[in-house]
Amino acid sequence: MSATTAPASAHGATDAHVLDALIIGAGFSGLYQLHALRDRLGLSAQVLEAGDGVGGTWYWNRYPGARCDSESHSYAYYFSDELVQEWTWSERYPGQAEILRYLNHVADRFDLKRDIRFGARVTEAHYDAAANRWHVRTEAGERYTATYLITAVGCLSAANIPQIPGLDSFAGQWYHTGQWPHEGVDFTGKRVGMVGTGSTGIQAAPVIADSAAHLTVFQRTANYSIPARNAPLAEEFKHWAKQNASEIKRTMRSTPNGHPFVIADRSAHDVSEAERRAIYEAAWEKGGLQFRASFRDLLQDKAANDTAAAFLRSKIGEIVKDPATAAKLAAIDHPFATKRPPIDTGYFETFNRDNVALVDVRATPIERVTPAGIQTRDGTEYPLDIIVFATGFDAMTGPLLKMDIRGRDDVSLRDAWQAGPRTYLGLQVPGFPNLFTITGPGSPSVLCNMPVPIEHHVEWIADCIRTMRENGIARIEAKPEAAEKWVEHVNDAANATLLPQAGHSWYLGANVPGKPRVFMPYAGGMARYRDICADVVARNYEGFSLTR
Ligand code: NA7
Repeated sequence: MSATTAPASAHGATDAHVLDALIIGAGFSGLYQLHALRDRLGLSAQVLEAGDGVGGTWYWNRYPGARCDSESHSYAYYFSDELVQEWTWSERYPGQAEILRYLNHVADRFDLKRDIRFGARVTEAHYDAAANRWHVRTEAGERYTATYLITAVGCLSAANIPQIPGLDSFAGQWYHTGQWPHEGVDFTGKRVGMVGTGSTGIQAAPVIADSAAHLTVFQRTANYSIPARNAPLAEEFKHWAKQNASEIKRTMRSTPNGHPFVIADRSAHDVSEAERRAIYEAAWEKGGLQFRASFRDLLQDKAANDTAAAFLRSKIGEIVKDPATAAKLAAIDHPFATKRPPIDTGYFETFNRDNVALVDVRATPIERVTPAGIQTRDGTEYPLDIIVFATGFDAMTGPLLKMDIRGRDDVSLRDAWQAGPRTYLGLQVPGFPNLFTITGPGSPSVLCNMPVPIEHHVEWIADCIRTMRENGIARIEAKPEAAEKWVEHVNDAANATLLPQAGHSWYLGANVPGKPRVFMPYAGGMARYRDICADVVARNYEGFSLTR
């Protein structure tokens, strides 16, 4: 179904492409949303995508070592059994290139690309109440108009590039991991500085150290990390995953984080110290995020969490040979898993290499970038040829607020969210009718294996639009009081866990100077969230205003 081009009067939107639905972004969310609206509902729908290909996160994040931390058989769509059966993952965790191949396969299989406009970066989206339409404009000046606007922009797509004085003067090259050059970066013989030790920095460091002459890692916050134990998948596992697809899907949908494993039903206090150590050792050997599921109370009970934290710190001490470096790496100031827990391939081992050094920039902050490198507050200058910023993202709100989104009465989303994001279910914002935000702030999103909340949101939105059209409803809009209550519930859910104790996490917006501190993802668990959303629908979209 293709768009028609017709004059649209409001906002001077002449020669706009006229559609039922516009979707912003061609990652996991946007691709499935297009399929759901176009192929199941028969709507005219179009995706606008800034990149020149599909993939979203996996289109942009091409840094060395880029790999998903969800296991490959779970990091996939489950809406089509044929798709599950025909795609075979090669490794325990999918690498960036393989995920990109998968998403291209999906886009081709469902013939999605004909309705995706690539190289189309959306700059503004304004709601026209009289026409009940969204008017959307791209950077190139193209105009579109649609009844429904769905943002599928991802949670981690607005790069956080630190405003360090002197960066412009740097004589070498610098890169942000989330905007990595497609042709790659050759580190051979280079002195590299890498800023940031989140999941990305922890994945990139070992790979960079392999080819660079020297790598200096600038660490602000020390981090836990668990070995990924990545490996090629055995044929038996590949077969098992396909044979048991329904069971895997059921498990992912019933667990709080959408992963294909269940959280052990025991407290860390239920077992002796020796048993606990044995359980952690086994989880460490097995590798991956399942470590977090060793006990049910690791994210609720500080004393329970302390046992995991102590174990993981002790592992750093065992791996890293230089005691001063080990001490800096293990000086972790937040409970385990209160920031997104990285998994790694040889991260701590990297610090045993002769060509790798660690600089603690909490003790001696970065003062400036000079033409020759990075200078810290104690006056030391680290000479560098390349700087890699693995400094994360303006998470969740950043990708939305980069666009000029205006709802009823010309109110901008930026103004509406001045004190922090306010959504109902993470799916809608009061004052912005017929705008849906996939994995928006207030949804479980980043606390989950992402395809699980994405599939849920896409299907919820498609069902909502179907219901609207079947019942002659022109407009759906979250009620302010429903959003108020939801924000309160999101806060309560976070406060029932240890998550807010990582005061500098991006879950709170604390990594971006000036950003309001609001705990953004919903920590009540995906399964509970799914029930809440179903209940809202059963109560005839309770909390939403529906207008004919
Ligand atoms: P993260 O997790 O936000 O990590 C960014 C890292 O960069 C973290 O160590 C930050 O330290 C550090 N950082 C950020 N700004 C600075 C400045 N100005 N100076 C020094 N260090 C800085 O992003 P990732 O890309 O690693 O991971 C994002 C998600 O992608 C991850 O959670 C997975 O879901 C996949 P801080 O901790 O803020 O002190």
